[in-house]
Amino acid sequence: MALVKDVPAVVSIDAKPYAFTFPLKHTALLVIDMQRDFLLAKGFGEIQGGNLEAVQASIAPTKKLLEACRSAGLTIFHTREGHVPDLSDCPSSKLIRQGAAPNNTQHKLTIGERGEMGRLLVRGEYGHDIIDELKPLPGEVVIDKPGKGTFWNTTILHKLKARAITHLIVSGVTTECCFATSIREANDRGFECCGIEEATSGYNDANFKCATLDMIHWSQGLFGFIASLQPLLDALAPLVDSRGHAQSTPPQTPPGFDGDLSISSLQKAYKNGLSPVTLVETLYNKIEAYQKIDPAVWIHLESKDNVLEAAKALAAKYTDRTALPPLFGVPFSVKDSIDVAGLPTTTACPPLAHIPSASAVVYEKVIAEGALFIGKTNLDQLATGLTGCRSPYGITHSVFHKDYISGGSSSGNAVSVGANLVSFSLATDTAGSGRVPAGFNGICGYKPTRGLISFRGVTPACLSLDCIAISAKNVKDARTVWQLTEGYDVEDSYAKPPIAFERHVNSIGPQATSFKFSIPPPEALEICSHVHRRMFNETVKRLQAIGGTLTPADWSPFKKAGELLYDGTFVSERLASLPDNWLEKNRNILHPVIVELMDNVVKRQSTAVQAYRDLQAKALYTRQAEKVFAYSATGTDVIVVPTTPTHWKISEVLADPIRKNSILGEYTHCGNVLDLCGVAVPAGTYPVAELSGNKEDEGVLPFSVTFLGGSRMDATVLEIARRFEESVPSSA
Ligand code: TIU
Repeated sequence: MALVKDVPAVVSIDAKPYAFTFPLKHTALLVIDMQRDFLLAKGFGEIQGGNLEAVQASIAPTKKLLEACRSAGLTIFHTREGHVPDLSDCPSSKLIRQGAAPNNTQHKLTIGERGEMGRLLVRGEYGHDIIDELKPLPGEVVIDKPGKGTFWNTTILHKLKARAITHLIVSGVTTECCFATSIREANDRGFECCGIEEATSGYNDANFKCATLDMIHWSQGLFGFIASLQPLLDALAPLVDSRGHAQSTPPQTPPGFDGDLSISSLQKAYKNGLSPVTLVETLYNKIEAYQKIDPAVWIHLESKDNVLEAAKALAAKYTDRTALPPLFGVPFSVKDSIDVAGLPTTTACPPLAHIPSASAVVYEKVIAEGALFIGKTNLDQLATGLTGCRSPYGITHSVFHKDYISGGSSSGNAVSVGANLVSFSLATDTAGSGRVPAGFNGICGYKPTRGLISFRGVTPACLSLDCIAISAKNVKDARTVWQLTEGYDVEDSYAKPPIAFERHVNSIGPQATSFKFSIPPPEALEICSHVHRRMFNETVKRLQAIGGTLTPADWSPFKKAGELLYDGTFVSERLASLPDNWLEKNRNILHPVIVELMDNVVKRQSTAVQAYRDLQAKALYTRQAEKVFAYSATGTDVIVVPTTPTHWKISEVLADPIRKNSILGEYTHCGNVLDLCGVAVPAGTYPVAELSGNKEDEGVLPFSVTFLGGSRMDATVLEIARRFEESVPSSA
C-alpha cells in the first residue's frame, strides 16, 4: 500500500474565473437531487421538461466525482427534493402554478399525485429516493429539502457549520433549477462554491446549461467557480489511501489493535480489516486490569461474552468494510442516570433504581451507528455534585493520581475515557458535571447547547437546566458524537427547534482563521490556585498565537448567573422531579452529603415569589450574555475560562464536602443557566508539587480550559477549541 505521507492541507484546481483553492478538511461535496424522480422515466422530471437523456448524462461523471471525493476523505452531502406525505410543506405556488398555465398539456400530474414510481416528489416513495448508482453510504448526510434551493427550511447550514465546512464542490440536477439556486443560496451564506461542469445537467441543456454556469462565474466570480471534472479528479487522486478511506480490499492478515481508541483511528483500523472481536479481547484485559487500580468506575459492566456477541453481530451485519457506520465497533460507556433497556438505572441512588423497558434516545442513536456498549458508570448521587466523592458505589480518582479527585458528577464517564477503557461516554451536565471531570482526567468534555440532544430517557437532576454531555478523547471525536446524536425530539419538551437562526460563515481571507476571545477579569481569577493562574496565562498566550484576539467582555452576567444556580431557588428543582416526601422517606439510605445538601435547600423555604424573581433574573442575564456574544464589532466569539479554579485531593473534599464542591463550579455554573454551550479541553499538565507545595510529591496533573459560547454557537466553539487543542503540544 503506497501511503502518501504529506497530505496537502489545501488543494488548487484550474477553474473559471480563476483557480479554485479549497482546504480539504473544510470542504464538502454537495450532490443535488440525484433522485429517480428527476433521472428516470415517468418521474417528476420528465413531466417538468422532458429531455431525460440530457439529465442522465450527469450520472456517470457524478459517480466518478463521488468516488474520488469519498476516497480523498471529503465530507459528503446529498440532497433530495420532496415533501412530507400530507404536503403541508409545499407552498401552493409550487403545487399549482405550472399546471394552471393556460393551454397546459404538459403538467398533467402534480406533486403528490401517483406516478409509476409512487407519489411524485413525496418523501418515502420509491421515486423520491436517490438512484442506486449514487446511493449514500452510512455516515454521509442526506438533506431533505422542500424547495429548489438547499437552504430553505432545512438544517443544512447547521450541519455544514457543525462539520466546519466552508467550501463546497457542487454537482447534481438540474443545472438551471436546484443546482443554480443552491449555489446562489450557499454563496449568500459565505460558502466558497465550485460547480463541476460534467457533473451537472438539466432538461434544457442546449439553451440553459452554458448560460447558467457562465452566470455563476461571470464578473470575476459573482456566485462562485466552475471547474471541469478531470482537473479535480487529478488533484484528488494522490490523496487516495492517505486518509485511510480508499482501500477496497482489506489486507490478507487482519491487523491487530494498536491501542488507539480515538474514533478516527478506529474508523481507519476497521476499514483496514480490524475485527471488533479483536478489539473487545484487548479491551477487556485493560478493563480488568484497571479494576485493580480503581474499582469504583463501573456500576454495571457488561460481561465480556455479551460484548463479544455484540461485536460478532456487528461484523456479520456490516460485511462491506468500505460502507461501515461511523461508530462501527466503537466502545462507549453510559452514565448510570441514562436508561439502557433491561438494566437498572440507579443514578447512584439504589432506592431510586428502576429497570426501564426502553433506552434513552441518545443511547439508541449511538447504537444505531454501530457503537459497542461496555457498561454504566459511577456518578455523584442523583447527578448532584462536581467531585466524584458522593456515591455509594465508591470514590473514583483522577486517572493522573490516586489521591486527587476524578471530578463529578459524571465521574465514571471521564475516568472510563481517560483510562482508555472506552472511546467515548454519554454523560450529563447541569452545573458542570460534564466539564469538571473531563478537566480532571485529561479528556474533552463537551456540553452542547441544551435541547440539541434529546434528554428523553434520562433521570433528571434539575430538568429545566439538564443537558447531555459527551466525554471524548479529543474535540474531533466529541464533535463526531454530537453530530450523530443531535436532532430535534418532539417528545422532549425542552428540545430546541431544529433550524437555528442564520449567521454566515467566513471561508477565506484573514476572517477565516482569526477569532475573538474574552476571559474573566483579574478579580474573577483570584479564586484560582497559583498554578491554575499560571497555566491559564499560558493558555491566553497560546490562543493569541493561533489567531485569537483578546476582546473585552462584560463578565457580570456570567458571575451573577453562576450565583443564581446554587445560592438562589433553582436548586429546589432537584426536588421537583422526586415524589413528595421522598427526602424524608429515604434520608437514612441516601449519601450523607446529599442529605445535608437537600436539607439546606428545604431549610431555605423558598417562596414562589423568590423563584419568579430568579426566573426574571435568569432572563435578564441571558439577554446580557447574548449581547456579549453579539455578532458585531463589540461582540466576542468565545469566553475562555479555567475549567476549575483548582484540583482537590479526595481527602480535602471529604473534610469539607459542600464548600469544596461549590468552588469547583466557579466557571461552570453559569453554562446552562445562560443557555450557553461549552467544551472543556486539555491544556497541558503541571507538577503535582506545584499545586500541593510539597516538593516530594511526584507526578503531574492535567490542566483544562473551557470554551463557552452563546446558545447554538456550538459549531463555532468546537472549531476554535479544536484549533486550540491542535496547538497544545502533547508533552505540555
Ligand atoms: N424542474 C427542474 O428542472 N428541477 C426541479 O424541479 N428540481 C431540481 O432541479 N432538483
